[in-house]
Amino acid sequence: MTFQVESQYIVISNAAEVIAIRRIAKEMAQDIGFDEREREEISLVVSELASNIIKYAQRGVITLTPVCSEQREGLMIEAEDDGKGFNEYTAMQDGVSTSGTLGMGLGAVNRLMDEFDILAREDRTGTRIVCKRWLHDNSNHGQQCPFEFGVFSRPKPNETANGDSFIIKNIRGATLVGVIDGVGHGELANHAANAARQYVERHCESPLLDIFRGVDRACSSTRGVVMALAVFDWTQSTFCFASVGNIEVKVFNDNREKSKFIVRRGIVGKHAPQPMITENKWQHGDMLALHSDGISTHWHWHDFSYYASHPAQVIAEQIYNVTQKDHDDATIVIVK
Ligand SMILES: [Mn+2]
Repeated sequence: MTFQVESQYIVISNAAEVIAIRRIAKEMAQDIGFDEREREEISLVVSELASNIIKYAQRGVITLTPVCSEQREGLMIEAEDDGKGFNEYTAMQDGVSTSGTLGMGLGAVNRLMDEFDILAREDRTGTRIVCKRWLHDNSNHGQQCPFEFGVFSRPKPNETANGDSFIIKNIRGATLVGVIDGVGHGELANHAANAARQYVERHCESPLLDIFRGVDRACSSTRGVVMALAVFDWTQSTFCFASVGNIEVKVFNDNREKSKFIVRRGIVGKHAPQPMITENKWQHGDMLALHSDGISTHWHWHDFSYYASHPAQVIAEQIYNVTQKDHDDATIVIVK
């Protein structure tokens, strides 16, 4: 089918306009065929993006467009502001926003949407966020994701571009989690990491080996990246893992560090070797940490086990605070 519905946009500068765009998003999502929970998530995303505009730029525009591509239907949300843009240093954290108030965070927006891009406006006077949510014919069969995620990512101090990236994405009863580190730091590392993340997001349902092969192609004209990906099956109590290059991976339970993983050396984008795909057991109480080399590998879970019952976000931030190195971009993802 093709949509006859056109884009709708609202200039956002006050709370009433946030409520208005939220209502339009819900109606549009219903017309497209999203279920109630999905409509709620879409409306949360729209509301977060609109509130961000008011907080950081006072004024901007949210545009909603029904989209159709490769037999998929979905909704595209664009948020554009003419302010200075927000500081990515903290904006990607869940639950923390740069103005210091407790927001949902762009990390959550990233997770709730199937595609997510932050672009600086050409004239560098503002920020443009483009995200899409696709209608899945059997979206997760009504199952709830049994995992909890925490993530912290920031560029090297005094850099504006983050050369690290991460991905947390639910796909039909499984969750794909990954950390990507573009070689070096700064703009060029950011460019490489974004190319890799975009490829992974668009092919997240492909086998891990194919994703690595595709990222190697997608990053061939960049500096390249190191990358680790894990796919958690919601019902099987297992996860598949694959990694090329030095992304640290640890799995622990109580005071024990569990598995050792096989990690191939190399740079994805520079004819990296194929990663070894391993299938690993996931038991009750297990936790997984993935982090880039902006975080020291010399840490032990027993130094943080006090936080075991805390939210994954708190654990990610605690480990970051203690182990971060200030000469590189730093990213950590926790799954529990
Ligand atoms: Mn690094």
